[in-house]
Parts: sequence; C-alpha cells; structure tokens
Amino acid sequence: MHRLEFPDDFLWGTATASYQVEGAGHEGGRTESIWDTFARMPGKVYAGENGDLACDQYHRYEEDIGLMAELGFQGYRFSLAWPRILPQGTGTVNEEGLDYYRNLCKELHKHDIKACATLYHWDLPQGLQDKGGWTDRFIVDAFAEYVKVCYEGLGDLVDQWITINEPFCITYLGHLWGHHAPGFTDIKLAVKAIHHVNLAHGIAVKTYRETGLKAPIGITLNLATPRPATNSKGDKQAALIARAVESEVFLYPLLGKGYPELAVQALGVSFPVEPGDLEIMAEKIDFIGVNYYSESAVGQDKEAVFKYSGKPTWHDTTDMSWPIVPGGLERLLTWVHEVAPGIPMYITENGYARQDHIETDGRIHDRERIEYLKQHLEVCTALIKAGVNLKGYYAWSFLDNFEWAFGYTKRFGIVYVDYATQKRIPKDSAYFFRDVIAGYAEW
Ligand code: IFM
Repeated sequence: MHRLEFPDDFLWGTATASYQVEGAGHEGGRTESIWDTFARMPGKVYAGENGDLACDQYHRYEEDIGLMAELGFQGYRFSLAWPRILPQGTGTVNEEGLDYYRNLCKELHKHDIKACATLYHWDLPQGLQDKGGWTDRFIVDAFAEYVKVCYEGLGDLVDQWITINEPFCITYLGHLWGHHAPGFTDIKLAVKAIHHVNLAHGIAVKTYRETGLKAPIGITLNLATPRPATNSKGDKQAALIARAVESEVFLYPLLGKGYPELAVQALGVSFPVEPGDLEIMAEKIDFIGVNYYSESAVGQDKEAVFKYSGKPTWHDTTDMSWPIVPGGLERLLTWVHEVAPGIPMYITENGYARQDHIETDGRIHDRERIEYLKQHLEVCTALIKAGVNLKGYYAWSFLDNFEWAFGYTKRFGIVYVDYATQKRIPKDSAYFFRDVIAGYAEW
C-alpha cells in the first residue's frame, strides 16, 4: 500500500489567475490588457477565444469558494488584475476593482481559506504596453506604484503575496517566441524584459518591506532543469546552458548571484544592468514558489539559437504533449534546495491537462490526472523526508479555464466547467484532493 504523509502545517491550496477565470472583461471599471489585444490578433489564440467571460468567477466567487471549502482546501492562489485596479496602469485607483478582491478575500476567510495573491499573472494594462511594456525601464516604477496600491488596499486581507508569475513565460514566450502576449520575436527585447521583470520583482519586495506588512512574500518561477539526453560531454553542456538560459537568469539574481555567464554567452545580448540593480533584484524573499509540470531532455545542437534543442523521450504525455516525469520534480527541487538553502518552497502550480468530458453517470473520471497527482505528491513527501523545506502545494487548476494561446481547449481543472452553462462539476481528482487533505491518502 502507498501512503502519503505530510506535516500537519503543510498548506493545501489550489490556484487560478485573473484573466483565465474572472471574466467580466468589460465590467467593474476594468480596462483592456495585452491579452485582450493578443486574443484579437488573427491566429494567436485558438479560434480567437478570449477571457471576456472565462469562468465568470467575478460573479461566481462565492460558489467557487464554497466548493473549495467543501473539498477542504486551505489556500486559494488567485491573481490581481492590474487593469482592474489601476485601469490606466498608473494614476487613478479603481476602488470597485479593489473591492472585488477585498470581497473575495473576506469570503475565503469566512471559510478559513488563506488568500494567496499573485500581483502579476500576465495581464499588463494595454496602456502600459503602448509605452513599451516590459521592454522599457519605466515599467519598474509603474509596477512599484501598482503594488503599493495593492498592499495599501488589500494588505490587511492577503495571507501570502507572490510578486510575479513565471517570468520565463512573460519574457521568452511573450518577447522571443511570440506565443504569448505581446507576441514579439526579438531576443534583444526578451533580454530587456528579463531584466525589467527581475527588477520589478525586487522593487515589489522592497516596497512591501516599507509597508511593515508581515505576510510572507515571494515569487513564482517555472524553473526548468532539463536533463542531458545522453552522457556525452556535448549533451551535458547543453543541459547546463538550458538551465542557465531558462532558469538561472531568473533565480540567480534573486539570490544575489547576478546573471550567469553561461546564459549571457548563449543569449548573446547583455542585460541592461544599472548601478544598484543587482541589490534591488536580490531583496530578501520569504519563499520561492515553483511551478512544475514536466521535464525535458536536451542535447547539443550547433544549428539552434542557443546551441541546444529538446530531444524526444519515452514518457507518456498529457494533453499539452508534456512528458510526465515525476522524477524531474525531485531533481528540480533538490537543485533549488542546493542553490537556495533554507529558503522555504511552495509548489505554486502542478497539474494535468486532459480531454475531460462528462460521462454517462454525470461525473468526470479523470484517472490519468489522479495517477499523475499521486506520483508527484509521492515525490513531495520524499523531498520533505530528505530535508527540503517544502511548505505547501497549490493544485493547478481549481477550474478548467482559458489556457492562453490554446483558448478553452485544454482542461487543467480539478473542477469541470461546462462553459455553456457555467456549471461546476468536481472531477474525481477533486475528491482525490479531499481525501489527501483529510489525511486519507493511501491506495
Ligand atoms: O495555465 C498556466 C498558468 O497560467 C501558468 N502556469 C502554467 C499553466 C498551464 O499551462
């Protein structure tokens, strides 16, 4: 028999993000974000879908939180929509936007669920994009102004703060590969964006400390430590370059280590570092949030831009075509534990996309998702036993939702959303979590 055992104070949460679930795209004083614009660009998002309605959580948060409580969740990670709080990006505060999040937090607390707010999960106000967005240094001051408003308006209600979600996606997917908003494909812009995102994170922590608020603050990184496809010297070096380019450029500045030389060489562009920047990026954080879904294998590739490329593997894949590699979570968190000793960690996302459908009995029997979760949670218990300071786990996602460029075609939820009616139906994996949280996690 397998049994999962977690410390009593381990936090069990579930996560979403504003543009993916809220809807109310043109309500409550919200202005457009770069994702509204991107979704309108032909061919960028599957079938031109967008987050205008999404899961309508803006109007249904009470029902959603009630369901979280029934399942026993202790934390909800949601994100604050910058265009709802500061519609012009800076300047006038939209109290209606802040009120929405105040009510959401109060509802969570009514059910004894902790409020974990991510300050930025990709919905940059379009007005700020028009001035250069993440590629222009002005964005750092704009972010400082925005986060201050959030701390002042919500600081008494938020239990855990996350500055930025997945800098990798903002910078590489948004500015180098063009798969995400704003859709640029320019390495020079991507490198500028990396530096400004890192700086914005640091400024957000510095600004937070000045408020005297005490809830922990950290960042969420989707770190990748690809393994070398073979034992050859070339492939091993490829894996080191990949880790430097994909992960160390975000993690090392936070730890006061600056930018790794290997990444600077591979990118071939210098980071626009000004005096004092390294200190700001290294503002002390209270935890590191890690999002983990998969691990890839890489090998040397002299033709590729960064001299490495992904190699095929034997693993089963999810509906995102992401290989299922629980061992990769162990390798990744062990590495973070080594380079950032002692800093508490949370898994701020982990989950499985599947072609779910309502079965004849009216339920969703998502066995493959449960299998994936079991395997990854077993890794978590092993890591904790090995001394890794893992404090909690947020399942991605609470609801099926708008999966960015894939629109609504990828279902990550542990709760099914019937988009025609907005009906929520807990999948079997939701009941799996209910058992895990209640301490009946054996099979
Ligand atoms: O849906 C996303 C989320 O917004 C950020 N992390 C990865 C998830 C799955 O792709």
